[in-house]
Amino acid sequence: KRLILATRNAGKITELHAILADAGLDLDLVGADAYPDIPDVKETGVTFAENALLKAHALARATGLPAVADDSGLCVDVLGGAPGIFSARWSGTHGDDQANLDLLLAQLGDIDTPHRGAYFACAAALALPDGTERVVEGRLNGILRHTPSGTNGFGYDPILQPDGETRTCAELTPAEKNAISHRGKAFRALVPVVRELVG
Ligand code: ITT
Repeated sequence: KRLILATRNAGKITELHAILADAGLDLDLVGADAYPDIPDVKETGVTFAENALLKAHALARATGLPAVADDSGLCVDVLGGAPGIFSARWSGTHGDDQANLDLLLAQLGDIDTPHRGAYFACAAALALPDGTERVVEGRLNGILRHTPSGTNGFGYDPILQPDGETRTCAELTPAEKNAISHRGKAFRALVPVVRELVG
């Protein structure tokens, strides 16, 4: 049986393969890249959950197969939760991880560490072609470093240091990150639902 991963973000795809395989999900995982003719859905939702559901439904409807989607981002305390759902395009260019990270660091300036709290959030959605839907969320709390460190992962990983860690997410191994991450938590919570509704 096939399950579509309704994302074109390479960093997410790598992590989702590992997270879902570790959870023992025995499905043929196919990235949205396998369906290049299906246009990207407009992310018009105002929450991570709404956007994850929009992406999952679009792929499920277009392929006739069950689909899971991830909508995620970084929510910074002193910015009132921004960039939040706008994390992928914070600098104005969608998917320019370096520009997004640079802009965020510039906005935080020299605000000191106790005031640099932030969390990663992930909504993991499942949609079936008949319109059935489920969505669950996960978070990873931490603080934002003043300078980036580490080369693993993607996005804002080089500046988020999870609570209880001395390393940034980009200094953790992929397995260490998945064990504690917003994405790991959300998708591990979704697995029993996928088992029940997809097989
Ligand atoms: P799809 O919609 O195709 O899945 P996208 O990159 O547009 O890809 P989002 O709208 O969910 O996805 O944006 C997520 C952004 O949040 C991503 O570009 C990163 O900048 C950031 N982000 C999410 N999870 C992250 C993680 O685990 N580590 C670092 N940054 C992360």
